[in-house]
Amino acid sequence: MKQHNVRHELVTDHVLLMGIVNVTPDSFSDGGTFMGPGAAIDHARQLALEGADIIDIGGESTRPGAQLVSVDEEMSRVIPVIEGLKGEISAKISIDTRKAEVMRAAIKAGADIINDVTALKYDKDSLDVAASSHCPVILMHGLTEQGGDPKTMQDNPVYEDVVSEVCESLRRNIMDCEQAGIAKSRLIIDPGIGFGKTADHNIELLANLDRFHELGLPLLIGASRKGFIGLLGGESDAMKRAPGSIAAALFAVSQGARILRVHDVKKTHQALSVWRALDEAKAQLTAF
Ligand code: 8Y7
Repeated sequence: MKQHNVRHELVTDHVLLMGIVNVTPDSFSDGGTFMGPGAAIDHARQLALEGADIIDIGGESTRPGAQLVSVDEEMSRVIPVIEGLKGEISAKISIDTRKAEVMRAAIKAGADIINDVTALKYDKDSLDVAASSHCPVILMHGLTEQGGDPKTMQDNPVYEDVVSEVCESLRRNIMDCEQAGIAKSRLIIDPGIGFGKTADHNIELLANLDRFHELGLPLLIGASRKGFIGLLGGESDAMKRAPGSIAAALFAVSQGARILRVHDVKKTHQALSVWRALDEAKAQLTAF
């Protein structure tokens, strides 16, 4: 496994699983399943039991074409869930939001990690909120260049060199964070699979994860149930994409990813345990 040149607060040398809890009526993969805080809390508890190290709670769908949600609506979805989980599970809680006010309230309610699909760019106050917290921050490459709008991000994403451009964008995000007083040891990077990217872009990014290690930070990958998995695996139903999602997850780990954002925690956990045992056995052999 690769060493990172920043000693990180959150990430040790085992791969962390982040389980997804959507508290939205329109999420593409489990739309309408979670009707209130009770169901979302139960689902989060279940994911924690199944081996999730982090529970990612989101109240605004950022899938392509999703409707925007007001701050009040988003808060009313996620805050009761965070309050209900705090102290009840040992998994860390991450808040998936691009709104500073939601971040602030979520942290107050007990969220441990900020997960922002715009790398703290959507809301001008987010850098300050993150700086004045002590939370690790996930900087995802995504909607920023498209003006932060999930409605249009997939319209016609164009890159000359997707890997270099995503890498450079994250490098600037890291610098902005450091300038705002967020220590590098609090940052996690994510190329943002599926955000303003075609299937070919996603494949190119995953095949070049090496390049992101230059940034010297732990890498998170979220490929779970996304469109390119359906395309590659020939499965139009997002709920049936666990096998393809696990293949992408294990591939990402083999390329040095340290955190996996997944829907299917139990299945991914099993796959990862087997993969890790074999990988460690091989490392023993080659060590002598
Ligand atoms: C990601 C994410 C989503 C991702 C990070 C979906 C909130 C779309 N994808 N956060 N969020 N990375 N960090 O399909 O890839 O789950 S939402």
